[in-house]
This record gives sequence, structure tokens and C-alpha cells, in this order.
Amino acid sequence: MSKFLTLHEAAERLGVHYMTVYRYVRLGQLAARKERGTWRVAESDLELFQRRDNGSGAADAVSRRSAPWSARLGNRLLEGDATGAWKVVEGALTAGLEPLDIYCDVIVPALEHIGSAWAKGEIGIAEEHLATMIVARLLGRLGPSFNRRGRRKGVVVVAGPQGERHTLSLAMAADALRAGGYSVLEFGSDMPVAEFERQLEAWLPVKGVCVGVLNDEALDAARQMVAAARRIVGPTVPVVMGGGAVPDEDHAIRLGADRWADLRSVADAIEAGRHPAVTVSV
Ligand code: B12
Repeated sequence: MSKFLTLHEAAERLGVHYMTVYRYVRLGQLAARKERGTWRVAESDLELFQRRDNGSGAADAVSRRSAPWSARLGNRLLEGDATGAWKVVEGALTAGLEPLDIYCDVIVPALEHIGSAWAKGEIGIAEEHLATMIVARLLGRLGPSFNRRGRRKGVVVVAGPQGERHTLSLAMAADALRAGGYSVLEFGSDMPVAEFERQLEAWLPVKGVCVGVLNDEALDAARQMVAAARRIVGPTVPVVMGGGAVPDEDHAIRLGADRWADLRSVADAIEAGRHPAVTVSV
């Protein structure tokens, strides 16, 4: 656990006036949380700030947009600090990041950091679960900002195969599709293929199907899910894959999908449709 400092202590360490530190906090440059009316700064956040600022006191010159939001969020997640985590997101939004930038450039790298800390044995499963629950709440708060006004372009189905338990990534992909103007039918992960087929048939016509996989062990089930989708949706409807276990287009195509996408490209991947090969008989 990181030690918490008052703003006076933080100011002393930085060698600046108390009001200067207060301004860093108000501008979202230095992460802090309020406890019983008093601001507290985690030592780890102060160190991050100092590294960024190189101790020169030139923090005002730091571009707020490119501030180390994801490292700040990572620290809040590791502290189990939901309020502080939301403050970081709010700070990043105020600094001009779009909600999709928050997903791609702040939340995803913070989760990557948590995942590698877990893989190296530096944190346990409990910390990972704490972080997951905080991120779930962040997505809940950010979600509505992805909705677009106007007519929807149609329904896109988003699901993860049986054996896959990662759901945050699917929720983020669904929001990216909403930002692109689609209605999204979200089945979450661990979807048995027979049930998926039944549901997909009931929801036809759809504009696209997205299958997300993060766990290598669910890749076989993902292949079956993609094959089922391909059989059920029409010949012009794209089946798109994404997620950490499907790193690129080659992998997606080998698993039977039409294309690969990440959060930034998923709406365009659906929009592009599918162009089945034309067979010319002579
Ligand atoms: C949170 C988490 C968990 C949580 C999940 C909670 C939840 N409700 O989602 C819990 C604790 C349950 C968990 C369990 C496990 N996890 Co885990 N987990 C993570 C962690 C930290 C974050 C996952 C996440 O949401 N990332 C955010 C997504 C959006 O990032 P991304 O996958 O890089 O995706 C990018 C693109 O691919 C795209 N994208 C993502 N999804 C989709 C979907 C579509 C449709 C599209 C188009 C695009 C797209 O968006 C991103 C950027 O553009 C990752 C670390 C990491 N690097 O991600 C490990 C990680 C994914 N987990 C891992 C492992 C090994 C496991 C377990 C096997 C551990 C265990 N031994 O029990 C189990 C497996 C459970 C299961 N059966 O699936 C490994 C996966 C290795 C692998 N390739 O197989 C990782 C990478 C950790 C690591 N460094 O080793 N995990």
C-alpha cells in the first residue's frame, strides 16, 4: 500500500508552494482524493508526477492531454480506489480526451499493466478482481457518452465464446460500435454455441457479428462460434474478431472470420460489410 501525504507534505517534497500543488490537483495533473475534507496524495502518484516533471517545477508546461493518465489510473486501480480512478478519468475528459481515447489510451494500457503485474506474480488475483470491478464501474459511467443521436444503422451482435470469462473488453467493443451509430446486442462472454445460434436466428437481420477472445484456451470455441455465425447471417454480413488472443487479421481469418478489428476500427469493419468472392463460370 502506498503512503498518503497531505498537500503541505506534497508541496514540501516538490519544493513548491502549497497553492501550486493545490492547482496541480484541481487541474487534474496530480491525482489526489479527498478524505474527510482533506486532500490526500498517494506517494506513488507524487513520484509519478515528479518523474514526469523532472523535479524542475515546470508542471504547468506539461501538456494536460498527454499527461500519464493510464499510469495514474493503474495506480488508483492497484490501490482499490474507485473514487480516485473516476477522478483520473474525469481529469482526462476535462483535458480533452474523447471517451474512446479513454478506453484505448487510458483504461486498456492500465489493464495491460495490471495483467503483466499479475503474470509476473507482483500482484495477486484479489488485486486483479478489485481492479476489474472498478473498471466495470468506470465503463458504466462512461457508457452513455458513446450513444449517438439519430437513426441507428442496425443491430450488431457482440459475444465471447464458451470458456471465455473476460467481459470488460466486450463491453468496450460494444460501446465503440454504439459510437459508430449501431444498436448492439451484447451477450457478454461464455456463450454456449447452441444458444448463440438460437439467439442469432431470432435477431436476424443483423449488420454484423463481433466475436471477442482474450483467453487462448477459448480459441476453439471461438472458431465454432464464428462458423455458426457465418452459417446463419447472410453472405454480405461481416463476422469480425478481436481481443488479445486474436492479435491480427491473419489470426482472425484462420479462425474463419472475415476480418480483425480493434476498438478504434470495429465500427468501420462492420460498415465495410462483406464482399463474398464472385465465382465466374466459363
Ligand atoms: C481483467 C482480467 C481478467 C479478469 C476478467 C474480468 C472481466 N469481467 O472481464 C479475470 C480475473 C476474471 C481474468 C481471468 C483470467 N485471465 Co485475465 N486478464 C485480465 C486483464 C488484466 C484485462 C483484460 C481486459 O479487459 N483488457 C482490455 C482489453 C480491451 O484489451 P485487449 O484484450 O488488449 O484488447 C484490445 C483489442 O484486442 C480490442 N478488443 C478487445 N476485445 C475485443 C472484442 C472485439 C469484438 C473487438 C472487435 C476488439 C476487441 O480492444 C483492445 C484495444 O483495441 C488482462 C490483461 C490484458 N493485457 O488485457 C488479463 C489476461 C487477458 N488474462 C489472462 C489469463 C491467463 C487469465 C486466466 C486464464 C487466469 C487464470 N489462470 O485463471 C483467466 C481466464 C478466465 C477465462 N476462462 O477466460 C491473460 C491471457 C493470456 C492468453 N492470451 O491466454 C492476460 C493477457 C494476462 C496476462 N498478461 O497473462 N482475467
